[in-house]
Amino acid sequence: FYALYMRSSLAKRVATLHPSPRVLDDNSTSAEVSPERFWGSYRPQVYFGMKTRSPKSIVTGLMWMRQFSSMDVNLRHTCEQGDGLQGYGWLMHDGLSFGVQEVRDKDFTLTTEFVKRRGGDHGGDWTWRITAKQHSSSRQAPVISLMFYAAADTQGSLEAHVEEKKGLGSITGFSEELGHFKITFRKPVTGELSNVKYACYNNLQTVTPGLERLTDIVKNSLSRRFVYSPPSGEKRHYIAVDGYKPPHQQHQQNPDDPRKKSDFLVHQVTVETPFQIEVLFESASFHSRPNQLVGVTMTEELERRKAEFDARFERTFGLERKGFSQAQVRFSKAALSNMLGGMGYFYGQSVVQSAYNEYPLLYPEGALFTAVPSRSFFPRGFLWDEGFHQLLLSKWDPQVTREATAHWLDLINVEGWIPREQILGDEARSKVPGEFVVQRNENANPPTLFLALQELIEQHSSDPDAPTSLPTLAFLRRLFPRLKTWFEWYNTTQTGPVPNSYRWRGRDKDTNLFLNPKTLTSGLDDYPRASHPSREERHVDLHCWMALASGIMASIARLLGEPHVDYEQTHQVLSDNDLLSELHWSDQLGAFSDYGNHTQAVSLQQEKVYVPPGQPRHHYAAARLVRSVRRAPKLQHVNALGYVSLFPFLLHILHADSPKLEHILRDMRDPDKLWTPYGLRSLSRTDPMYMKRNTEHDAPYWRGPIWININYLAVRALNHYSSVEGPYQEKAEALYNELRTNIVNNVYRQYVETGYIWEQYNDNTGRGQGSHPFTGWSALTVLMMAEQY
Ligand code: 6A9
Repeated sequence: FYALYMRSSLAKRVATLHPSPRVLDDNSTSAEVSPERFWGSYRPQVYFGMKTRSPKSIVTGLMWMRQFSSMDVNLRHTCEQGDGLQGYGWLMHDGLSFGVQEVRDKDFTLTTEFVKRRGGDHGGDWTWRITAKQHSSSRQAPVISLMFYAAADTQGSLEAHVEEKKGLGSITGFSEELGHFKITFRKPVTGELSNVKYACYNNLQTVTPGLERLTDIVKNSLSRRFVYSPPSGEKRHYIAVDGYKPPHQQHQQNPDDPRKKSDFLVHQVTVETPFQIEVLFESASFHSRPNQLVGVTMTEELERRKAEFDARFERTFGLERKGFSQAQVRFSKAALSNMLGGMGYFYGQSVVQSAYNEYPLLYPEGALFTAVPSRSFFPRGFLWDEGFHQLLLSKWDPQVTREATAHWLDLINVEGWIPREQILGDEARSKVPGEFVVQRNENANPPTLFLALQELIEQHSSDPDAPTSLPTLAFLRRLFPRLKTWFEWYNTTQTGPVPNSYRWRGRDKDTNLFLNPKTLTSGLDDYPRASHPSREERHVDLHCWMALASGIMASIARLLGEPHVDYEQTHQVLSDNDLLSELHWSDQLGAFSDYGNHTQAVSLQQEKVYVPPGQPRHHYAAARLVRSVRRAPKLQHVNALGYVSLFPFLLHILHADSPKLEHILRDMRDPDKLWTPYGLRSLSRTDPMYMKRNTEHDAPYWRGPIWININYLAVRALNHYSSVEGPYQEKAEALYNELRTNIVNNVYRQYVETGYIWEQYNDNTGRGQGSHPFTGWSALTVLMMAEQY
């Protein structure tokens, strides 16, 4: 009985939250406590939408489609690479009160702007302005349908007010958090002072079982029975939501869906470009409103905030002072703005599993306010990405960094583990294939949030009297018990058998199916590690992350007057260059390296399929690729030259006078190894795994392409080694200038040429590749331009 009891209580631990008081009070994001941040563009997964920072927010959003273009329906809503837009993203966004986004569709551009206004008790008002312009290349003015919607998410109610000749004129609603409110749809005009344009109106009043169904519901309600008949022009049938459809007969709606149905209202306006439309949200508790935030007033507010944004951007990053061109500065503002405008507020439960669970468990419900790597492909939180995001955001607004970090640490469990990829809520879940959903508690991810904390501490100590210093201290005090457990978790679950060595858990298990079993947990997915995962393995990148983490733990503990000697000692041991060399220096490679059960003699080959004599081969299953091992593995250095070998340098652990630094600088600058005109490639061109596929379906990822987060660390390290005395100081400075210029120029050029910032860059051509827009860590380009590290 005892054994069983133990087992079941162990089984619950993975889904049991840490007992220390939360960093954030329950109501910390409420309209009462944080009114200025209540409403926001916290739905990064849609092209344009807003919600509040609350678990079950009323959401608002925009879908659109081009009329009369082709037979198929081009409905745009969630950010999809498949939509093939020429570019989209926030050009300006202060993370707080306003934003300006440009969306370039095939033959027209939508500018989507919002401005918030404080007042009342429920987060205030806001106004949207959508401006549509046709591209100069298109011969005919496109007719576009904008579909504005509001939806409740099991909480609150919405009521449509249909007016004659105007469709849905307004929506009124109520929810506990928002009180009473009204959303007004203004008529389209050509400019703020011009007359109303000819337009057709349609609306849909229905219910939804969940927010992930909104696109489908609209798609399924579309009908071609409506006629567009402008005063001067031909009559044509157009596509519109059909307001007469009874809400419960949509064939895709699953009648067994047990979820509570929530109100979903859509207002469609069909109008020819150019036009401008405004939508107002007004909170009933806002009594002293001086005027409506529309038309000229809206223009003035926008202009004022844009000017403030420009001034603050220059104050913060100083790019004009440094001589960057207007176009480069605009690019840089777009990079920052899309990271800020891509911040999401997610709520829901992770699916987690430990060795003690036969089946995955649901994690407790939780909230996450976080930046996301990519609004299209990965619009959710990733643990190690977030540390990089906050390096940039902390320069703009340290409060954002404190709040995001607090949210992440409030998701820690009693063991000290934080799920690496946060897939919270049905909307997020609907974007992730099943096999990626479950998060396992053996698995780590680099503790990069310590980089962000380091920045906050430096800001504090450089100006202890600054207005943000007190909040930072208070924040660190509440964070500390959780940080201790987090740090301990790495030190107990990710260590190796040799003292002071570390090993990533969670490597791929079916070793015969992969050229090299992946290590997703390290963040460097398919970067080559020991060919045969074993307990003897040790990873140099994790060793360095722990050296960094222990150092920051010591600083925080010192700052708070907490015991810090143990952290200092750990930091000293892990930073000991002799120990590091003993564990990780490979004489053969002349570089730092992982160690483990390894052989280089592996390749992928067609599996042999037995075909009986006389039988046609195609009657048998196609042979798949499997790994063949030509020489048995043995314990040795892995000897892959690339990002992992740079870590003692990247995280400033190597002493400035270490001759090993010379090796590292030489390998970095060698075009046959890591150097390219566009940044450092992830794996040396001379490595046997360079640009090798891992399976027939798995293209090389961290085996050559250029990644901006690691390049940022490299530029930052070069800056560091060029500023401390040492024999390689000048070499470091020269490399610093070259590398920084290469990266900045290429990310910028790709943006101009393609309209996007990208997940990675091709090491031969510099071309952006992978997911886009990727204004996660690739946006660190801004800090390189600003030379702020
Ligand atoms: C798979 C896809 C429709 C991979 O930026 C997030 C992460 C990084 O943390 C990691 O270091 N990216 C990097 O190697 C993207 C990971 C996406 C995994 C999700 C499901 C479904 O999308």
